Amino acid sequence: MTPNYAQINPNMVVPALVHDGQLYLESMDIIEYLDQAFGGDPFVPVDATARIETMALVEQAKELHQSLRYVSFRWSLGRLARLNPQENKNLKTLAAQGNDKENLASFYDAYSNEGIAQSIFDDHLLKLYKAFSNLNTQLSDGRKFLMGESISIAGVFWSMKILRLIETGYLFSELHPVLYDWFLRMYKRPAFQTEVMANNRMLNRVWQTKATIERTFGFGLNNALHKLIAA
Ligand SMILES: N[C@@H](CCC(=O)N[C@@H](CS)C(=O)NCC(=O)O)C(=O)O
Repeated sequence: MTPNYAQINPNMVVPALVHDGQLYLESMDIIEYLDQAFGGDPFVPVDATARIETMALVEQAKELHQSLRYVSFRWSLGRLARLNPQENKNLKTLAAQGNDKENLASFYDAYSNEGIAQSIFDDHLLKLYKAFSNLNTQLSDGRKFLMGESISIAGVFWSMKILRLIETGYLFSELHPVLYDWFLRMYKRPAFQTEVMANNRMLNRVWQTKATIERTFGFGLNNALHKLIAA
């Protein structure tokens, strides 16, 4: 959220990719570009029907992105990531110059000041729960990966969301066991370990330990979710 970076990506989020002098924004567009530019097994299926189904799953995951932000800030970061008044002011100025399609200015304004209402966090958490329940059902026909026998751009996207939520204390093994088994197949892939976990292992342990302690003492995200489902 600095002027320099806003010149590269006016939405002020990572990632941004510059390759061969071209700028690519949005993680899914970046993956599609890399997929086309570098060959290997395609992440976006070539078959038209499979392609439509895959991109529909990507769109569903995109719609949940804001929910993931709210839930992970609430249950992992607490109030740690608040901006100070000057930072908030700078963000608003930058947002007014770009399109702020990620709604960072309003998010950080509420988050850093009076705080975001519990009911808003709850709505986002329930939205995630419903989407994961649907995905769990889809996977229950015995398929190995989301799109059948091979991994796809949809699997890459969803697995990252699940990883982040596991770190916040969301107990997939208990709530969506089929989806969790699929996640483990993704997680155990050598590329997931070298490209995702190698840089994330330390933080992953910190978040998961925090989540386990919270769960043991009867609070934390999983307990909150159980109460919401029961209601
Ligand atoms: N729609 C964007 C969202 C990217 C996004 O939310 N990135 C997060 C990190 S994973 C970020 O930069 N957040 C800034 C913040 O919340 O302060 C994409 O898919 O690339």
